[in-house]
Amino acid sequence: MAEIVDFKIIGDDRGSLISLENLNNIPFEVKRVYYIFDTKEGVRRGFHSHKNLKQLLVCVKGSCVILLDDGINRENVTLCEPNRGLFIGANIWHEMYNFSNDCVLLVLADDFYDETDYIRDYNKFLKTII
Ligand code: T46
Repeated sequence: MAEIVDFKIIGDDRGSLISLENLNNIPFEVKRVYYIFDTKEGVRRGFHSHKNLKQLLVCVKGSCVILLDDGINRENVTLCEPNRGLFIGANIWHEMYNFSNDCVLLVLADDFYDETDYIRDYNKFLKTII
């Protein structure tokens, strides 16, 4: 279920750089970027699926775990490398947890924020995937 995207690190003796490009190493056109940081101890976020939104999550600093649930199978993916992204398409229930104190979770999305695209009730989510 987990679709991992590996990014090329462009490194030299000054350090490392990663470039993200629409429809090149990002599998969609990016309309929105947001990032989650300064998460509190033991917090769990997410608890929703999206009706249409496609997203790519990259933990650019620290680490966190993403639970993916397609209504049949569940999978937990640890994100801890800035050169590794996790694609989450529509209709995947997801939760984020085990954030390290220094975690910065960068998210690229193919559309603007729209609360009507969220399904925040797990039983409603299960009904949508039948
Ligand atoms: C997702 C996971 C990975 C906005 O106003 N604009 C935005 O672009 C976003 C993403 C959120 N918000 C508001 C909506 C809420 O009042 O920020 C507040 C926190 O959002 P939420 O509780 O949905 O945050 P998470 O961390 O549970 O989920 C977020 C994204 O919302 C969601 O699309 O897939 O990260």
